[in-house]
Amino acid sequence: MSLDLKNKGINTRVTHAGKNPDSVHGSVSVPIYQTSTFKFRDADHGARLFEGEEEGYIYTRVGNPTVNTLEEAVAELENGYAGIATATGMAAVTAIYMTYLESGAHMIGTDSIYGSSRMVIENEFSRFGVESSFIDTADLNNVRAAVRDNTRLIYIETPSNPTIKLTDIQAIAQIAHDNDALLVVDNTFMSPILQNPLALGADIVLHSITKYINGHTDVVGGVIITKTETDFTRIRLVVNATGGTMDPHQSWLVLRGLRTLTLRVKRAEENAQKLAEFLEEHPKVEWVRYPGLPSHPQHELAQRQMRGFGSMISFEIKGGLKAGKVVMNNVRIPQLAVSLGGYESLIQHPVSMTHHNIPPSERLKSNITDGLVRLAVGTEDVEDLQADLEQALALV
Ligand code: LCS
Repeated sequence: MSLDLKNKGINTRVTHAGKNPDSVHGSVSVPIYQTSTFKFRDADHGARLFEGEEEGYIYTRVGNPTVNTLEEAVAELENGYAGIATATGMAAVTAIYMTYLESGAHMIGTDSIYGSSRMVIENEFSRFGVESSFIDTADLNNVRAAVRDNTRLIYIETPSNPTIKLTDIQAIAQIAHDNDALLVVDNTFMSPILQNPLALGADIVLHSITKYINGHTDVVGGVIITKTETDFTRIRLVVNATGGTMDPHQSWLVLRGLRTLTLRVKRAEENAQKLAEFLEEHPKVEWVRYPGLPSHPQHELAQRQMRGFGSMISFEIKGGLKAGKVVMNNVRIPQLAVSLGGYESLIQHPVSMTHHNIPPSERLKSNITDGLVRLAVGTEDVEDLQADLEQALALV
């Protein structure tokens, strides 16, 4: 008997989402369909599959049972129509841009987002005549003022990378829809466990699956989830045609990581809350940005639109970048590396690393200051993490 996940709790859904395609042997773990192509029963069968008259697999770039299981699972967790797994998070971002932005079209984006999500528009899509305005989307008046007749997309990241700024999803959805534009939300920092943008009015959600959903720092990938069949079909065609699809082995690894998503997210979040409080009290720390701190300017919005505060912290040490480097070079538990959302803590310097490609004047306008240090908190013992930060701060 198949399991209906409607009205089931999040732990049950994370554990069981996505149908197992093995009807032959009954394997409990989803098989890896490690094949590039699928044999037709006869010529007419092949023709019917291509015509869409019969369901079935043709070629792995356009569909594979292991990949589809992952797509179904993430779509279930985001309460979407369907999911599209992509080779990387950036393949997901680019496919969305390519689907909706033609020459002469305009998009509005959050100013401080993952560097490449912005630069691919400003450096590459601009060459094809796409217009853009990257602004502080936390202020709704900025968004209203930026809308033009040719605005097709509003693209937000909340919380944003690396400034941990929030954008009100419900309010922006209203602005987008009043102006015949679509709202796209990059939900990477929250994972489907802590925030579901489609339920708040967004049309399309994406994740860098590299981060929390995979969670083991051993795979890159992305996923797009749409609210409607129409948007799903449009994006699916673009992803299949341009070849940004995910591979079966990659999908299997992500499914394996996904099954512990709730446990990891909750554990890392508990650690992050304690570390944010510790850093905020520390005399050598200038400021800390974490949505779970009452000092976060949008703490109230965080409580309203998120089911938790996540495990990403940004902070600046008194003495700016020089002092920040002392801490980054001397912590022993957080690894000095970009990325986030894995089981282990990582620390990095956005200005010289993840956001180095954003021009300095634009970075400053977006509050990505030279001294900002980003800490992705993992699932270690918080006492050990705190003691480690303490010893590194003592060297400043
Ligand atoms: N969206 C967000 C919010 C991200 O943080 C990243 C990558 C992407 C999209 C792109 O995903 P990818 O292609 O890397 O899977 N963020 C990174 C970061 O902060 N450090 O290293 C990569």
